[in-house]
Amino acid sequence: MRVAELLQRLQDRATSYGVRVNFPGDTPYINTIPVVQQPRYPGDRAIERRLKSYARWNAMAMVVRANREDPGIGGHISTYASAATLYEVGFNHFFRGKDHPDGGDIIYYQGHCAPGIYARAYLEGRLTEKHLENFRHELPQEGGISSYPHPWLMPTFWEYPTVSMGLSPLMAIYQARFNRYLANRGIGNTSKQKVWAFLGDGEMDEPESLGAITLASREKLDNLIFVVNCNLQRLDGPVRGNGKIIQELGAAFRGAGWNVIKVITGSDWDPLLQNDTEGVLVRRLGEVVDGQFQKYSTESGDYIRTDFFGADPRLLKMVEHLTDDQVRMLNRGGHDPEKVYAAYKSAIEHQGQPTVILAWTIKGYGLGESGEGKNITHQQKKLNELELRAFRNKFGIPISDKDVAKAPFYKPADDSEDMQYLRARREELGGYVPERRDNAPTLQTPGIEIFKDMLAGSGDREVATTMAFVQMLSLLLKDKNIGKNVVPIVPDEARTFGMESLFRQVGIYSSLGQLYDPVDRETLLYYKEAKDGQILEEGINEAGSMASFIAAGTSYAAHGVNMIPFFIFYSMFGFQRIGDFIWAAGDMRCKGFLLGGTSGRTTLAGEGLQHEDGHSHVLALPHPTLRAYDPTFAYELAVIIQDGVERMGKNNEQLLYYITVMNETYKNPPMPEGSREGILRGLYLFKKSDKPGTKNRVNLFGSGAILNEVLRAQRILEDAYDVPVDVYSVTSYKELYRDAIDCERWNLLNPGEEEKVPYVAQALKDTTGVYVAASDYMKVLPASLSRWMPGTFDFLGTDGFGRSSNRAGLRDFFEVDARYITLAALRALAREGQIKRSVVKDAISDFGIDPKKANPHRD
Ligand SMILES: Cc1ncc(C[n+]2csc(CCOP(=O)(O)OP(=O)(O)O)c2C)c(N)n1
Ligand SMILES: [Mg+2]
Repeated sequence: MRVAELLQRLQDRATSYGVRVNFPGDTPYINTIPVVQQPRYPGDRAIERRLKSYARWNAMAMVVRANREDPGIGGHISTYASAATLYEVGFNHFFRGKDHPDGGDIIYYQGHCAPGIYARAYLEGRLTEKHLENFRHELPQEGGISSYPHPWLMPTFWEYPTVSMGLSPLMAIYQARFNRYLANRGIGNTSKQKVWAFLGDGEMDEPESLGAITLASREKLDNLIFVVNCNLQRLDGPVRGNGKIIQELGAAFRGAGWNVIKVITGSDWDPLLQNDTEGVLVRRLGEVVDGQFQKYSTESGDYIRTDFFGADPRLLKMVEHLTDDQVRMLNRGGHDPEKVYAAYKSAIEHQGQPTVILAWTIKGYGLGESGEGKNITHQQKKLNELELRAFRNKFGIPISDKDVAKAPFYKPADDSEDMQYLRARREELGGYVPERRDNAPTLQTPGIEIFKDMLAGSGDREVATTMAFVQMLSLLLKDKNIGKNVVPIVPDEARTFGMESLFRQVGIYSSLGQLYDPVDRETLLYYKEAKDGQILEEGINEAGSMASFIAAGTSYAAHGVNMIPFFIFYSMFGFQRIGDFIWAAGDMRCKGFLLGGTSGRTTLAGEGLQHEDGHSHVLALPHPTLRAYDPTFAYELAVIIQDGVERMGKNNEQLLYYITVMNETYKNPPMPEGSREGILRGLYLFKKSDKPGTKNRVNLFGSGAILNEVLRAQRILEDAYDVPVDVYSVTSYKELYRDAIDCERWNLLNPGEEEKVPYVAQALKDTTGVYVAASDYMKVLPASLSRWMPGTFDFLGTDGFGRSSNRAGLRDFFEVDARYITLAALRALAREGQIKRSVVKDAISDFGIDPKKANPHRD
């Protein structure tokens, strides 16, 4: 400590004299924890080695057998082979299960290690041989286990999907921060829980992986531990053939303020390093590039002696007492339980900073000729009899020569010393991991009365749905039962959405409170930061906000407490920017509301091509647990949000909501009687024509702000063309479509039964005439319903790049204003022979539409 302090003071002084001191990004290529500081290993090394060997064998056998039976089914051997020690030390000594008095740890396993995690669960008796046989065969009749960690597919086992690389490092950081948030707000006792993220060194190239590391240090997340498995390889080849990934990451994390623990050399190197009084060995370790170290992992002892130690006679001397085999076997720290234990212990005890452990390993460790350190190792899935035999011998698996070719799974007898040890360790640590639980108390959610103002309409006041949403959020935050469970999340857009009133109402979360006097303290809505603040203000960071959303929306499983996140973002920067996180949220059975603000290609005026969103509802289509709504009026929004809060909070439905809200203001009518079901299911009759008659009738569908254009078209058609027009509000094309395909599927599989009629067809069954839909989104949304429309159906939408203009200009350009809707209705009537074609032609000129105008879909 004292030495470090003196050096720091020297540096400060030198800087004041203008001496430029380079930032010492790197530390030498040696273990951060010297041998003298290494704690005694508390476990039984022999038993643990055997258990690890069984896990290695079973993980390998699982993949080999799956691919033998079903070539091409895939799976990975070499990732776990390199990480087995990293996990087993964790399982035996660190990872806390959910029954631990201090709460369970949160662990992100490297996705490609899944076979190893299954292999351990098999030893623990949590998975059967049948499960292992059906690895990657998880269709219901086979009852197997999923390729990677997927809570959707194994909801009592996996908690965190990690296989889209780069998501889990970011999610882990925000998870660790969310644990603090819960503690600081007095909601959860999370202070002793650790968040472990096991990551690949190749994975660290994903921008998201390093993207939030400064948040972790700024927030002093000493509950967070990254373990980067530095096997120097990714899928195609070396991660940094010509460099050193551990040094590069070490510098980046140190620079970002993390506690960096390098686990480089294993115990075999200790005596050599102790004799390295001149530092030649340390220098040599530091100068050899990763590509060459990879080469050593595939080479003979003789080669290593010549190439590595041969660089200096002093080095050669150091290893002259070692045989070639001993030189070849000089182990890497990540394969040495003593070194890994020392690193983990130091990490969990470290205070004030997050820790990253950079562990040097060999990819495909133990695969020998069949893949150890080879560039093809990531894809290796098949071992022949000789290779299986070598693997068995290396790890001492008690399987006979006769059986070895079949690659049988191995498990010691239940009452064996090994199994008793395994169980005892887990019992002491609070139960098995991973384990996902879903038993959080449900919430007492409010009824629709909470939003009675929205149901009553706005009278003469013009309001935007965004404003209505903020009012509703404010009401929910005040609710005595669920107010504290609401988590508003904004990526530096609160003012854009008029949410600044919430700053003062509930405060912005800051682990430091507020250390400064805010400039606007005198104002009513000042920028209030507080330790128990409720809003997560994430800055310009949709990915981080989404990670917070996921932490909050899965808190019912992770912490046994239901939270209701509302993440409001610029709709353009949601699905298309962070769609992969949203996909992972679905997998995780995450609950919560995503709000796409300033939405609509023609409703957000002026912002142009990179802001105006007319496709987020299309991008919302693929997400299976997500309900997407494009409401027009505050009462629609109220019905949807109240129902969503109830479904998720009270009924524990694992849903996501995507709701677009807009900044166009208009008068909001009161809720029409009997419209609730239609609002939720996607369509209801909003305004019936006063005109009687079934002939030449028009049915118009509108959504979002374009419903107002539809209502204008209704007036034009009725007044100028004497056509009766009924107007429907379509709140969700996705809901209508999903209901319809469900019905069709049922009908396909149940011939002879009475056919099910999709809701959209039911709702329109007594209608006649033609049908025209218009929205601020792509035409494919209404087009998806064509199959179930009772008559001629046309649709208008906003395909194409946005433009800067005002709303009227944009709606003209994209051909979705009242004139185009009228025109489309007239054309549909003409096609049906209800009116003359010349009426359509005349309308074009009457409306001043230039038929040669630019095509918004292409120009
Ligand atoms: C976002 C993403 N891109 C690509 C892949 C495909 N992929 C799976 S594993 C892998 C290599 C992993 O290398 P590394 O992170 O070093 O892990 P290791 O297996 O070496 O431990 C790749 C490219 C993926 N899963 N996710
Ligand atoms: Mg790697």
